[in-house]
Amino acid sequence: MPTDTERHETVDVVLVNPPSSPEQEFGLLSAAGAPRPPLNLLNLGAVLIEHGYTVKIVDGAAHRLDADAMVETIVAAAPRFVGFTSMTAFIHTSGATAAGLKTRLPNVPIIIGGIHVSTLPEETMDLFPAFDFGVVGEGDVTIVELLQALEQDRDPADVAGLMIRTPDGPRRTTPREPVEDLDVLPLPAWHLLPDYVTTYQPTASRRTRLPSAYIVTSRGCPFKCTFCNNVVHGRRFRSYSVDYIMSMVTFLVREYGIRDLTIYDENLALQRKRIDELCRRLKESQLDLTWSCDARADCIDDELAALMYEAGCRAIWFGMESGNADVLKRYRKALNLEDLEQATRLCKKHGINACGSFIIAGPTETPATIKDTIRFAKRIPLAHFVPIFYTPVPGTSDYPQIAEHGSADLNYRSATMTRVTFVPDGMTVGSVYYWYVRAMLSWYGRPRVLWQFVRHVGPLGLARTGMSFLWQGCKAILGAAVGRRKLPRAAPSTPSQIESNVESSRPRRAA
Ligand code: B12
Ligand code: SF4
Repeated sequence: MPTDTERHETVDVVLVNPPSSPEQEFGLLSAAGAPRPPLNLLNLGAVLIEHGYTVKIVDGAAHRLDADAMVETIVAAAPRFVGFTSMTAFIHTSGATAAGLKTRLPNVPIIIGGIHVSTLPEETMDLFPAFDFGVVGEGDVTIVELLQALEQDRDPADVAGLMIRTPDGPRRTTPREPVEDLDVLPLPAWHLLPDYVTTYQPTASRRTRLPSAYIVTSRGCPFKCTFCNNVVHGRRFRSYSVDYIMSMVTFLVREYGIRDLTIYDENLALQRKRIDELCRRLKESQLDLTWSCDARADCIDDELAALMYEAGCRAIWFGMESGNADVLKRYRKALNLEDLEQATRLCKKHGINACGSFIIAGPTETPATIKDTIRFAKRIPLAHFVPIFYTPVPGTSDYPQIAEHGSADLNYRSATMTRVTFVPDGMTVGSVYYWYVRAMLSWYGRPRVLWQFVRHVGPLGLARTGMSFLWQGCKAILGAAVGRRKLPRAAPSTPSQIESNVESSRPRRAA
């Protein structure tokens, strides 16, 4: 017989965020990283609760659980259904955790959703037999219909947006259309992460005050950058209404005393009318919130920057990608260097921190183009500079031709964007790490910037992050150089059966 505590824990559905480590998520900057919430599971949890299910989230990433601890925690909740979310980098861990779970709860259906299975549905079902169902695309409607079909003994083949198992192998059901009107969805179920305002606080570069909350207010992006995967949400931009966003924000302020928001939309400013209205409502609301967001540089003009500042915006993150015009063009970013510079100047004029993320060592890059990026990032008025290793991931237009431009580690485990997984022709793994470290030191090593950081995170914070970065950076450069680490020409590097299956589906350099 279960004890009272066990009985109390029992739920209908456990939603799982797979384990990961600070090194995987933040790489050389792991000392500065902080746990971030699985926002998609808060959305899915809310829809399930609305339909009468009890739900628990097991967040292996934030709580640094290993696969065994994950299995124990999930088993203790005695769920009737389990749903994993997974990006590409965590698909193997998700598959392994699901396999462990299957031996303990053989009759509990296990569902996999998220960007990886949506991009490679057949392969995912082939590689990871513990997943009974795959959810392809947005899952808000599909998950409810699937659970209801299973409970009512109806055929899941009639539910759109699924990968199902048949005697002939995995099969797709009718495609699921993305949710057209996001306002029909319930508010995210923040209470499913009981430690929401203690565990999940953004790093100092992302927030202005504490406590801070992460939200997403739109889905879909009409652009076609060559390194970006938009498979789940597609090219059609859809957003919650401003009324909905205000109710979301007001709830967070009332329930959690939130004073700051990290708005994680891919481009908050895409629709001018919407961002204008949102800013006006935030300004009038007396909620006294500060916030940061991501936006494309070409969406920011003088009037909007002023309005965003008045509405509480204190930082805008721009995907700048490169300080070299040809490389930027190759990424099909549909932005030029003048757009990037102009946006940062407007932000500065209006008191908003402009922050830039840049890709290091993408296809066709050389040390000279990386130098252009460093010079550009130092010349424009940026408040933060974040270099990201170019990472080839399935579902992007670069991926099938990646071997034309260099060597690549296409092992899914490496797709965290925090380590070298691609080396353009003419460079080496060691030199890519070297240029990454040099870019960081060159940008952050300026006395004015260092002083800002001391004021922001204190001398101890700076020393801790700086020393850790230097130590890890030197280790990475030396390790790659001494071991003469090389990446294969677009072939995975580990020998297991799973990897060799993956290998067969990998792009190859043209003969
Ligand atoms: C917000 C965001 C985050 C947030 C929240 C992520 C989350 N788990 O919710 C934070 C900041 C935590 C984050 C972190 C990272 N992210 Co991120 N993130 C995004 C972003 C901009 C929007 C995603 C989002 O919230 N959309 C709204 C929600 C509702 O949609 P969703 O997550 O896709 O979920 C829907 C479906 O996928 C499906 N679904 C998802 N899971 C499940 C599970 C079940 C059971 C079911 C049924 C359905 C289902 O239903 C959901 C609702 O419709 C995307 C860009 C994009 N285009 O997707 C990048 C993106 C997903 N991130 C990416 C990456 C690489 C990362 C990091 C690895 C980066 C890093 N090193 O820090 C980390 C990993 C952290 C971790 N341990 O998981 C890549 C993934 C690439 C890939 N192929 O794997 C993307 C695509 C960005 C990009 N274009 O490269 N991210
Ligand atoms: S990088 Fe940004 S602008 Fe480009 S396709 Fe991805 S989300 Fe859209």
